[in-house]
Amino acid sequence: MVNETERLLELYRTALTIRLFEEEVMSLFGRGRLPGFTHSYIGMEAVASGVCVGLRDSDGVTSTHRGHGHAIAKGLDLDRLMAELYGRSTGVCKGRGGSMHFADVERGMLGGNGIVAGGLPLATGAALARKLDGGDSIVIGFLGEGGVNQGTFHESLNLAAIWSLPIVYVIENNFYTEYSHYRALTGIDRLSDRAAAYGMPGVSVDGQDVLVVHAAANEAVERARRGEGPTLIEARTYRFRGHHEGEEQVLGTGVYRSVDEIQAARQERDPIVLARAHLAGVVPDERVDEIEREIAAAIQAAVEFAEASPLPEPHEATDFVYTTS
Ligand SMILES: Cc1ncc(C[n+]2csc(CCOP(=O)(O)OP(=O)(O)O)c2C)c(N)n1
Repeated sequence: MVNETERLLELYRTALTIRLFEEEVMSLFGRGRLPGFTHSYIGMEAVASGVCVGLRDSDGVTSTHRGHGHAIAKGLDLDRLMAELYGRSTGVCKGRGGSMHFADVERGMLGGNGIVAGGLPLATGAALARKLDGGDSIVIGFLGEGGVNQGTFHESLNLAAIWSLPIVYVIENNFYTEYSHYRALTGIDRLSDRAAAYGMPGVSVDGQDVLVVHAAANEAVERARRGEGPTLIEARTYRFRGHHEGEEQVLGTGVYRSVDEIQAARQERDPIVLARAHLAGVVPDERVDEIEREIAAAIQAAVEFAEASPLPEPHEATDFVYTTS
C-alpha cells in the first residue's frame, strides 16, 4: 500500500512528465525533427495520470489518436516511446507505430488508435479475455467526446454491461471534436448520462484535478476488480493546443473557440498548477523543484537516445507487421 503523500507525488510526477514530454515533442515536431502527424495532450494530463497511476502491468489500456499521455501514465519507457515517435528501430513498436499506433503489451498498453472510438472494441475484447482467464485484472478504454457517437461505443458498452466485464470507459471530454463544439454533435451535456442506457454507473468529474479523477477512477477500477462490471466516466477537461499540431499555423487561433476561452483555461484550469497546489505544505518546494529537474533530464536523455538510434533498414519494412500486400 502506498501512503497518500507518495500517491500524490506519483500523480504529480506522472502529470508533469506528460507535460514536459509533450512540450518537447511539440517543439521537435515544429522544427521538423519528427515524422508524421501528432496531437498534443497538453492541458489534459490529469486524466491519464489520475486514471492510470496505480494500475498494474496486467491491466490493459487502449488509447486514442491523442495518446502519448496514456502511454506515459501506463509506465512506458520514455526512451523507447520517444524513439517510436522518431520512427527508430529502438522504439516500442520498432518505429512502425509512431505517434498514433504505439503499443507495449508487456506494460498493458494495448495500443493507440487513429480511428475515433476504434480502441473500444479492443478494450472490450481484452476485458472479456481477462474475465475468462480469471484473476482480477481490468481494462481501461479511453475515448474522446467525439467517440460517443460512434457505433463502436454503443456496441462495446452494451456488451460490457450484459457480460459484466471488468472495464472502465473513460471519456476525455475536451469540448472540441476537431473544430466543432461537442454540443453541436451530441444532444446531451453530461456524457456520463449515456451510462443509464446500458445499465452501468456513470459519473462526470472535473478532469483538471488529478485527485478528483483518481478518486473516481479508483472506485470504478475497484468495482471492476470485484467482478461487479463496467463504469463510464466522463472527465471534463480542455486541450490547450490545436486539435493537431500545426492547426494554429493553418487555421489561425480563435476560429472555432475564442482566444479568451483558451487563455482562461490556461490561467485558471491548468492541471499541473492545480496538482502542484495539492503538494503545497505536504512536500517541500525544493523536493518538487528537484522532481521537475529529474523529469526534464530524463526527457533530454530520451531525445538523445532516440536521435542516436538507427532507422529500420529498408529491407525490414515488412517485418513485424501483420499484413502486407
Ligand atoms: C472513424 C473516424 N472518423 C473520423 C476521423 C477523423 N478524426 C480524427 S480525430 C477526430 C476528432 C476526434 O474527436 P474526439 O474523439 O473528441 O477526440 P479529441 O480530438 O477531442 O481528443 C476526427 C473526426 C477518424 N480518425 N476516425
